[in-house]
Amino acid sequence: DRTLLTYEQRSELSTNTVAKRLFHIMSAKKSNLCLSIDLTSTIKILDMIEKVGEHICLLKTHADIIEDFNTDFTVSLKNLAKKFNFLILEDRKFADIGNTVALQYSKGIHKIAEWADCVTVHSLPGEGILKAINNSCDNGIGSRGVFLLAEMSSEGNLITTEYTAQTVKMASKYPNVLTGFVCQTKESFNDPRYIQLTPGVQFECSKDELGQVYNTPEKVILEKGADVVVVGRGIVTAKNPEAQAVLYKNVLWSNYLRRVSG
Ligand code: 6AU
Repeated sequence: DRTLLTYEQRSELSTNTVAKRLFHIMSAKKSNLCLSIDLTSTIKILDMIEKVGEHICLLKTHADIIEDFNTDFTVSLKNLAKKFNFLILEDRKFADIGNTVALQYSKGIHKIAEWADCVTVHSLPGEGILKAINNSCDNGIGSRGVFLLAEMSSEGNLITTEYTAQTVKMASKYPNVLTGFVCQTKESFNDPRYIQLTPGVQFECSKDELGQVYNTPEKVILEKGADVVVVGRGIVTAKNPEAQAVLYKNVLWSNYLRRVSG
């Protein structure tokens, strides 16, 4: 059972550089909290990171919602990642043929490959999408990672257990580029090298008005096997985001300790 191993033990097994670094950061910072910074201005984003950067292991961005996205911003982002010791996940959810994804990954305004340690990718188009990112890494951009979408948190999503199983199978051919899976359940995969990234988390089980479904930190860590937990609005829209980040960090970490102590 992968969920009973510690992050240190799992870092020893990692075949992807980003997964290895993330496991190390989690152990060092005692944080398995990923902040989903779904804000639309660069100033607001940088300001929020100054407040919560210390408490997170991973920062998840949606570059395409930022109104004033620019290269200086990505430089600042990288500096903050270094200063606070967290990694950057661009939640681009690529879902096209390999050739198009290779271009979307490295070109355009966002040049994601230059600043994001890892990206999210849908398995729907088939393994060409993983090959595309893998090739980009081999051809100069260096070690990067992929979180493959194996399940979703939203109500009525079309992903079946068969789709999840095929997604995990497809990923098994790309251990060097695969950081982990975005998923909701422990049963979706077993391999301890890969990180379970689970979104849809708030202090109360609830829903938003557009189908997002929330589970509690305790439930996702203890029952659902989450390794890194994504919190967005639960922190970003709080009156005091820093205090709220500390609350999430502490409860997530104590549940992780409970889990690995059996
Ligand atoms: O905590 P929230 O609901 O404010 O934000 C959740 C974040 C959003 C979603 O785009 C993302 O997590 N997300 C994902 C990811 C990470 O890929 C998958 C999913 O199934 N559900 C989900 O909410 O930025």
